[in-house]
Amino acid sequence: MYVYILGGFLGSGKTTLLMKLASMYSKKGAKVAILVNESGEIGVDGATLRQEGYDAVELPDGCICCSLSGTLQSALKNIKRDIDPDIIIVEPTGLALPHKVRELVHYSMIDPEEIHIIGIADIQRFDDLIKKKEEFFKRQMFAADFILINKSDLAAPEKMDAAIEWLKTEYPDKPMIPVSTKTGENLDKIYEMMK
Ligand SMILES: Nc1nc2c(ncn2[C@@H]2O[C@H](COP(=O)(O)OP(=O)(O)OP(=O)(O)O)[C@@H](O)[C@H]2O)c(=O)[nH]1
Ligand SMILES: [Mg+2]
Repeated sequence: MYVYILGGFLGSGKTTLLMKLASMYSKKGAKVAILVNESGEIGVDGATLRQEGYDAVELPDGCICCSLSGTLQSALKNIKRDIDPDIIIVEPTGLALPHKVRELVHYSMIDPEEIHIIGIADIQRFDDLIKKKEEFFKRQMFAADFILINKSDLAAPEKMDAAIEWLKTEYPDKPMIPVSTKTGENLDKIYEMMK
């Protein structure tokens, strides 16, 4: 059972990616469970996800990396017991620290080798984020196995290049890929990496 944790600031595109990933895995015949802890713009809720045919669990308001850590762990145990999926996709809130979520997932008896963090950086708000919330942004990204620079459809190539350069300086060993979770640009590359 693989667990993918989507780490990225508020509005970076986590839910949009989650929907694409869930659909990709379902088409491949994998059993997908979704765990969401958000009050997002798209406002995807458990009921909508279940209507789409996914096993979805919605966690109440609060943050799964701190106040709701116990709730996250019991939700994972229930998912394992009742659904036994091939893949669990976890969307924490945009203020969660993904490495903390990973620790908690690991405490729920999931092999650390099977837990992956996908970092999502929003190109539209990139300059703002590194100016105003640099430390937090770095803490969100440092634990990612790879970084998606999302909303490529909105960015001029120079802006994308500058963001990649900044990220490469901070994280020389991490793969980073410009994507648009909306138009689907480069998502095939991500799917290949996740096989
Ligand atoms: N143009 C463009 N818009 C995008 C892209 N990905 C997401 N968006 C838009 O950005 C907004 C936020 O996307 P979400 O997927 O809700 O982001 P999120 O990270 O789940 O947001 P929170 O859960 O609120 O933290 C929505 O209006 C999306 O339609 C993209 O690749 N390109
Ligand atoms: Mg969301």
